[in-house]
Amino acid sequence: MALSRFSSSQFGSTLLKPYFLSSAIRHRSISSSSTETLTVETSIPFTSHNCEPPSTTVQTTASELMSFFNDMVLMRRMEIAADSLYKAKLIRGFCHLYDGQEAVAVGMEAAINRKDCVITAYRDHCTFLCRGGTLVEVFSELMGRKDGCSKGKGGSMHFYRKEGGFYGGHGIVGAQIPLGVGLAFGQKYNKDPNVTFTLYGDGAANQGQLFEALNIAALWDLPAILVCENNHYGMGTAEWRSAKSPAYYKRGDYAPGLKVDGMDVLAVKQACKFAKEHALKNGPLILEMDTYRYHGHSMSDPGSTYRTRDEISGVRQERDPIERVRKLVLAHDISTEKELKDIEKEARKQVDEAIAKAKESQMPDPSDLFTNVYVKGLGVEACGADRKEVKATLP
Ligand SMILES: Cc1ncc(C[n+]2csc(CCOP(=O)(O)OP(=O)(O)O)c2C)c(N)n1
Ligand SMILES: [Mg+2]
Repeated sequence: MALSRFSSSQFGSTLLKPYFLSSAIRHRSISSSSTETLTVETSIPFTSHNCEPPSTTVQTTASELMSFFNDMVLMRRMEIAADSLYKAKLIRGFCHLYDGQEAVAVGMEAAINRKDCVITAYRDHCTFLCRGGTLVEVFSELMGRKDGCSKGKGGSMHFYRKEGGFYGGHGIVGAQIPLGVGLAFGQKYNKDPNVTFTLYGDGAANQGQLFEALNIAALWDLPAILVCENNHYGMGTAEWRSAKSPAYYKRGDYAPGLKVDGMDVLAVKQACKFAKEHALKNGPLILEMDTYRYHGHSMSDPGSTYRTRDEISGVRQERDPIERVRKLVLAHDISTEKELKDIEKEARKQVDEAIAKAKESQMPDPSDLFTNVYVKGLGVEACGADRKEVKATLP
């Protein structure tokens, strides 16, 4: 599915406002808004476990490629801006950035619809955008303002957008996995023709709850797709130090799995389309997305003490997801370098405007401290740890 929040956009991008092309492009062999099928080979073949892998030949269009470029550029800019706001102390607390991993969120969204559910860990800003969230909601939430997607009370790790099928935003490593399988249970119970994508990291892949949840998902043939975003580090620990087998796609044993180049948005789209069809018919499957985060684990981690600068710049040069799409767009003569640069400028402008708006948003009122914590009317009592302090009954 092409992202469609701003369906009027030339490129079908959900994230950038319509970008108007210069007249020059209309004389090119492929118009950037063309919806004619283009056939492209994925970067590397899929590796599979207990299943036939999908074809490496992917169908796309000029319009879809342009929307991928737009969306990933916007996300990259948003994350860089969040880094600056954090350093300026306008964002406080935890903040985990997703730059480098954009193709996973964008490729997945291209294969599913908003009735499919997505749930992830704390590296959640870009997934929220994909699910229909806005930049103003992102920056307001990051800065603890009322207009944030969690009313300024969740912060970076707790983005949420139920109306777009996005169930967060979870700070406890691995805790979202049983929740995601629960969502898939709901879909099967209600006979919905939809699936749940549960994302977790390579670090989380070593947790017991993954295997417990997978067991039930397989036993009951739930439409649960477990997506291991393997960025090769869990905080400062490299995968080889924490995982006996880093072949995460195989670790479901009885559940089929697929290893995917998570830096290739078209490979991600192909794999997610395959996974959705498989899960609706046969139950759970694991997708391992081979990806990379450019930033450190969180803002307190410079990200350069446990890996070399050469490693990071090597990935940027060889595997960057945005550069891959840029090359494809240029090779197919869909757009020019200048036009792609203009899109990057436009993304910068939109991010700046959203930050300015978010700064105008107020902080939540102190009277809202306990709202949206417990269901209303339960009469829940809150008290201090030693139970001697003043008790309050929450609304
Ligand atoms: C249960 C639990 N244990 C430890 C932590 C601290 N912690 C936060 S993130 C993290 C690493 C997780 O790495 P990974 O799953 O690979 O995800 P990534 O950050 O790479 O996206 C750890 C250990 C936590 N939040 N929750
Ligand atoms: Mg990781």
